[in-house]
Amino acid sequence: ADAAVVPALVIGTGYGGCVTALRLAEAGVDVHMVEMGMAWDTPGSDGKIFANTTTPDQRSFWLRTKTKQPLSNFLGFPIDKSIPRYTGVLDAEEFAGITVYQGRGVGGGSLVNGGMAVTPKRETFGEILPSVDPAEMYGTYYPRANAELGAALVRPEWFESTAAYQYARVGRKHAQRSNFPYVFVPTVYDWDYMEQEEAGTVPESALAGEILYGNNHGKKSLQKTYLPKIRATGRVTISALHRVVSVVPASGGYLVTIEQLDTTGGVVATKQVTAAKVFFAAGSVGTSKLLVKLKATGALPNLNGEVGAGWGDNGNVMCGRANHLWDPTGSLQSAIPTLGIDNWAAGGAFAEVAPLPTGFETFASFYLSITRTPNRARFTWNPATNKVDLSWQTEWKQVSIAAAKTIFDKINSKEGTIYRTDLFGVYKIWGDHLTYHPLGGAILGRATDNHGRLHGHPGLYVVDGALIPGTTVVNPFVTITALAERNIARIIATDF
Ligand code: FAE
Repeated sequence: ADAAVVPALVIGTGYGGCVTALRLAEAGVDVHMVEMGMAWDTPGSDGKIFANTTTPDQRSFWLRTKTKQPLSNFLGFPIDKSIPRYTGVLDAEEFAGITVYQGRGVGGGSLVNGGMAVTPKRETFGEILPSVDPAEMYGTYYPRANAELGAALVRPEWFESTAAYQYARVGRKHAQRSNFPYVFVPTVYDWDYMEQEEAGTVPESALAGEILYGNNHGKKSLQKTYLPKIRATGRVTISALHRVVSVVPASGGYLVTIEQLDTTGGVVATKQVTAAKVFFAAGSVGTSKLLVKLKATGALPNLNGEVGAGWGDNGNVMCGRANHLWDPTGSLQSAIPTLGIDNWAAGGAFAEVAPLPTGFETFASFYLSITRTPNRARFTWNPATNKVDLSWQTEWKQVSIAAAKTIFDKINSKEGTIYRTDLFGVYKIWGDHLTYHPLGGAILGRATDNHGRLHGHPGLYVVDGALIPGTTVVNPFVTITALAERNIARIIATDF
């Protein structure tokens, strides 16, 4: 046991955790960040830190012996394969009714995500965080988040000319022909780098299909934005391959129990540290699981009944469309999506035109839709299995499918095309078994106060996607970052 008291301990190194650690350190507070995943700073035997999407290996998945790719099949064939069990970067975490994909490692979801940096329209903000003043978010915290993350739009002339975005231009054309509004979406990819990839002057990254299992070059993950700034303060220690398993009140704050892992997931040491304040930034699922377990097992008995409630999937549903032979989407596809179809107002769906970076022509258009859905699940502690369950039901995705159909049925009818039935199984149109966007479980203003202070235990905070009640209407990480910026500004001003 460490005798010294850490002023602030942050559990997790994703968006919420990085914002919190940076602002605390800048305010003069020493911070210890604890991350269960790897550091992802050392190349493998192929000279690369991360594996390619088309050739997943042990680095790609968190403690699985077989890959669980979001698209499980292609042209009728299952494509998953055996891999060694390893603390890889993408976790396909399975609950009874849904598989939740999450990033694992220093940088959290920023290591694996598509980099789409979308600020919701101000008109929809009331649907997302009704207790937060939109003026402060749109005046201060969204601009701050976008600036720190490096969100930027593709250069229009390049978009129109490059082979790598033919798939997006085809997606736009079909949207336009059916009279759907479309938007260019800012991303955190370095667009100059992508243009150089096409010119052949730098190693290929987005154009080599690097997404999902990590990106080796052009994506500005947290490893290139908040984390270097965090290190530059000299006040933050980051422990990778360390997992927080318990937080209990103790004199001086909270006693935090941490397991050190090896790369097969085995526990090699158990450590304890006392922290004056603890910030839960383990992601919507990670934070919810910890809080629900700690409340149910009596470690944090005063947490209220809202802990574990209000979880949503951001209405995620995927589908593909089969295009005509005269509408090829291209054998070269940038792995970074940058165009969205916005039918939120009329049909409750915002669909990103997504790549299928297989390296060959698929004649398929592929979409990840974010949809309006009322369904919310709850995390509960299961004493029989010593695990946290999630009450999500697969059938609940029918609402999302109906919303997505407001776009794609119309496009199919206009174009005379059909849905692909080979991507998620055999004769299965909808990817309705998963989410990339877990949100909620410790909702702002319910499990916590209006700035993330957990009710019942002073000095405990939630700072990540667990605060958001199930939807952000668009892709979530800009909103998670902006909300964390808002909350930590208040917490530093009043609690330190
Ligand atoms: P997150 O980034 O998940 O970080 C939590 C961290 O805590 C992780 O590193 C965990 O390993 C760690 N952790 C968990 N439990 C523990 C524990 N007990 N002890 C220590 N460490 C722990 O949380 N969003 C967008 O806006 N645009 C996109 O284009 C986009 N694409 C995506 C694509 C994929 C494949 C995936 C999986 C997600 C995507 N997302 C996207 C979602 C986005 O990455 C996600 O909302 C954020 O990463 C969530 O941020 P948090 O800070 O809540």
